[in-house]
Amino acid sequence: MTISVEAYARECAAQGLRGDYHACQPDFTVEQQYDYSAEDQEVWRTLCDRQTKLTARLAHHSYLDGVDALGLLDRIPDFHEVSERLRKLTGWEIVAVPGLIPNEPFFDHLANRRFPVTNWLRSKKELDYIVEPDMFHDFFGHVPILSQPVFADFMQLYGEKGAAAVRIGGEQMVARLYWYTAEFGLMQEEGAALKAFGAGLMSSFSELQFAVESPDAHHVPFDLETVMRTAYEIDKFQRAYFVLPSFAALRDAFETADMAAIVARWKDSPPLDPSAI
Ligand code: HBI
Ligand code: FE
Repeated sequence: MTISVEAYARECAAQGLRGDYHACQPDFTVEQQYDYSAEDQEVWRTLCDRQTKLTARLAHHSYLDGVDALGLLDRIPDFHEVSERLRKLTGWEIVAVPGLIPNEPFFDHLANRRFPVTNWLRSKKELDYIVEPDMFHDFFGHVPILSQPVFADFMQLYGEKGAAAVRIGGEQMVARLYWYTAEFGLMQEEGAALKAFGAGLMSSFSELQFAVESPDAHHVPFDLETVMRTAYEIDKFQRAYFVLPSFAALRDAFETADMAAIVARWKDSPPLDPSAI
């Protein structure tokens, strides 16, 4: 049973998280409340102008096509407006949340093609790095690629099968799959250049360049079980980046995977060191 909103709100406040969870619905969503300041709008435009210079050459074309289709750069997007467009493309919509929410409602939103997006934006002085995912990370990073039909299918399936795997003790393994694909995934299609699509890369000025262009970036061919076994750290550059040959490879591997068997096989084993795979 998911933790109650009240209890979760207290926990987040105790941890100093920024979001106001007291206004949450039982599914942890809130209204976006489009009442952003002139500084918020300026921070949004600054982040988008700077990041699009990099994504133009380093992002997978599906991400760029999504940005064009959803039009979200000149001002802070209105979640309802963008949901209207996104729904027509892949049936996904955006729901506003105060920040990170418990796994169970998170998976349930994904399983129903609702992507939770934080409704507050980092301040001017946090331009380069912020610990918690804010609206720039969630929206600029995660939303455009949800217009890509096959990845959109994977993300819904992730919600469905992920929740089941968490119930049998696979929480860490399922989080790693999300981390190394939806957050830090790279793509190298047949005969094409290496490109990024993961939201953590789309929304990071320094790590996007490192992951795609640095000779020190450790690129590993995607393998579902290896990904689910490989540890990660959240506050430094990744020591491994998994490379997909196509979105279908990810969706098909996950669709055919026997998650219960994979979780049972590895959940009590030590995780793999990303530098050593
Ligand atoms: N909540 N709002 C939000 N956004 C996330 O990306 C998110 C979350 N809760 C849990 C979570 N991600 C991770 O545990 C995933 O691996 C499930
Ligand atoms: Fe994210």
